[in-house]
Formats: sequence, C-alpha cells, structure tokens
Amino acid sequence: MFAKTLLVAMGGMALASPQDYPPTTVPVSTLSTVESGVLPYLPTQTPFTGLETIEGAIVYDGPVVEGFTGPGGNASIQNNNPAATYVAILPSTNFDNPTGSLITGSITGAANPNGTGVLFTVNFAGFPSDTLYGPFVYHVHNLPVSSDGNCTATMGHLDPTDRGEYHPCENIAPETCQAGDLAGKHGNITGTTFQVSYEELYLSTTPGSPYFFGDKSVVIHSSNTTRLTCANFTPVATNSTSTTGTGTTGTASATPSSYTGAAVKGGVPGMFVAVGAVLGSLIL
Ligand SMILES: *[C@@H]1O[C@H](CO)[C@@H](O)[C@H](O)[C@H]1NC(C)=O
Ligand SMILES: *[C@@H]1O[C@H](CO)[C@@H](O)[C@H](O)[C@H]1NC(C)=O
Ligand SMILES: *[C@@H]1O[C@H](CO)[C@@H](O)[C@H](O)[C@H]1NC(C)=O
Ligand SMILES: *[C@@H]1O[C@H](CO)[C@@H](O)[C@H](O)[C@H]1NC(C)=O
Ligand SMILES: *[C@@H]1O[C@H](CO)[C@@H](O)[C@H](O)[C@H]1NC(C)=O
Ligand SMILES: *[C@@H]1O[C@H](CO)[C@@H](O)[C@H](O)[C@H]1NC(C)=O
Ligand SMILES: [Cu+2]
Repeated sequence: MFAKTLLVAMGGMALASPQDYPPTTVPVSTLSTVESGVLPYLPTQTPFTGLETIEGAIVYDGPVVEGFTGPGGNASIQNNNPAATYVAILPSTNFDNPTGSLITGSITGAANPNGTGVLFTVNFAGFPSDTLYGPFVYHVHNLPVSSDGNCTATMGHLDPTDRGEYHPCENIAPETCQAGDLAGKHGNITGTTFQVSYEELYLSTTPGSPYFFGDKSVVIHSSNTTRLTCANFTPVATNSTSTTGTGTTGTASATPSSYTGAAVKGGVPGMFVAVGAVLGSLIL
C-alpha cells in the first residue's frame, strides 16, 4: 500500500492540481494499543482504555504534561542549516472539502541566514467558519503527498523524537514538541485568513537530517483532525552559491510513523528518496 508514496517525484508537484478528488468519508477509529506513532510511550501506570482517532490523529488530546518527551528526548536546535528555501503551495482542489470553502495559499521555509533554524512565512486563506470547524491546525507530515492528492498518505507528523501527539505541545517549551507540529509551537489558525512569520529552531534544511522538512509535506486539519488540504514542500531556486535547488536529492533517514486505519505504528520498509526539481522564477 505504500508503493505510491515511496517513489514520488516532487518537482513541480505542488504547482499541479490534483485530480478532482472524491470526497473522503473520515470514520473515527479506536486506537487500542499504545504502540503507535500517535501514542508512543505512556508511563506503565497510566490507565489506557483506547483512544478515538481520525486518520491516525487523536480526536481528543490527553492532558498537558509539563516537560513530557518521547524516548528521543527533546528536539535539538538545528544549527548550520545550509542556505535553501522550500515552499509548499496548496492545490486548487482541496482533498476533503466538507465545508465547501477552498483553502489556498502557501508556506515557505528558508534557512535562517546565520544557519540556526528556519524562517517560515505562512500565507493561507479561504478558511471556513472557525466557530464551526476550527481552530485549524497544520503540521509538517512524514511523507510527501502522492500524485493523486491523497493527504492521508502523508502519514503522521514529522516527529524525530517520537513524542507522539497524545499530550498536547506546550508552546512555552517547543523543544518538547513534535518537530513538525507547527500549529502547536507557533499557534493555531483562526479566522478566514492566516498570515504569520516566525523562526522555527527545530527543523532543518539539511537533506538526510531527521529534522529535514524539504522533502515532506504540510497538512491542514479541521478541529476534529480531518485532513482538509495538503501540499509538498519543493525547493525554490535562489541566487545562493550553495547547492540549493539544483536537483537536490533528499533522503529521509528517520523511519516515518505509519498510520493504518487504526493508527498503529509500523515501519515503512527502507528509505524513500524524493527527487526535487528547480522551481525557477517562482513568485512567492
Ligand atoms: C526537555 O525539556 C523540558 C523543558 O525545557 C525539561 O523540563 C525536560 O526535563 C527535558 N527532558 C529531557 C528528557 O531532556
Ligand atoms: C469532522 O469535521 C468535518 C468538518 O470539518 C465534518 O465534515 C466531519 O463529518 C467530521 N468528522 C467526524 C468524524 O466528526
Ligand atoms: C541566529 O539568529 C537567531 C535569531 O534570528 C538567534 O536566535 C540564533 O541564536 C542565532 N544563531 C547564531 C549561531 O548566531
Ligand atoms: C488514501 O491513502 C490512504 C493511506 O494510504 C488509503 O488508506 C486510502 O484508501 C486512500 N484513499 C483513496 C481515496 O485512495
Ligand atoms: C488548537 O486547535 C486544536 C484543534 O482545534 C485544539 O485542540 C487546541 O486546543 C488548540 N490549541 C490552542 C492553544 O488553542
Ligand atoms: C537573483 O538573480 C536574478 C537574475 O540574476 C536577479 O534579477 C535577482 O534580483 C536576484 N535576486 C536576489 C534576491 O538577489
Ligand atoms: Cu497534521
């Protein structure tokens, strides 16, 4: 079932509209084991009677636990990031559009010029009623979107420390959060448009780093975790003299969490290679 997602040519894909995708029905499934990327490790004394998930994401979070981390400990600040910029442009058809409101826009991540972390610029628009469907959340997900635009196939959040998502991210301690949990660290989406810029210290522009986001995707969810739309990050050509954007080959070294209907974690065998292409004269 992973064949489609393992060999995906990323170049220019975010610019192409996926086919008119059949609306998905998103059933709630009960996660009955703690051995999942969603809920990796709980203290043994914690009673666990199962948890409702949609597409592998928790519908109702557990309690905030100050300083909670997964077995990988805290995320580390990403230094020496090479100059590179990646953009994810939302497609012209949303994956799942229960509200009829087309979410558009892009998210751009550029290595901080001093090498520490990534500077993100987020420009999203077209959100439906926040009261009815929000707050909306967005994350970097483990795998790129397949060519049919299926956001479910992006699997779970980029989570190199294996924190899981049961205990919500505390934005005052971003190092404890899933590296890909941008909404958790930098704020949810409320309102019909969303424009924000921030420095994200726990993502990398180094291909092959477990914290590398440039060959992955962004997914936007409604408050019940339904995946509304998604797009791949692709390299943007820059005038940098580094190797940026010249057909960069990104290799994911972390084993992505794998979500089947029941959100059970399994290994995706082998590595996947995403072939990037130069997106010249892209206007942001
Ligand atoms: C992670 O960081 C938090 C907050 O700074 C701290 O309380 C906790 O002890 C750290 N955990 C580990 C495993 O280093
Ligand atoms: C989740 O919310 C969407 C609207 O964002 C709605 O269409 C869908 O039915 C909800 N799913 C469940 C399982 O409640
Ligand atoms: C780089 O700049 C950021 C502020 O944008 C700062 O937080 C960080 O410490 C700086 N890193 C270095 C290595 O100077
Ligand atoms: C989308 O991908 C998921 C996970 O790979 C799969 O279970 C589902 O059937 C796919 N949906 C469609 C409509 O192809
Ligand atoms: C962000 O939105 C999610 C999903 O709607 C919600 O569970 C969470 O409590 C919100 N977080 C904050 C800090 O408001
Ligand atoms: C990049 O190079 C092009 C063509 O050489 C030039 O027009 C443009 O101003 C440069 N952009 C930056 C940010 O230096
Ligand atoms: Cu997500």
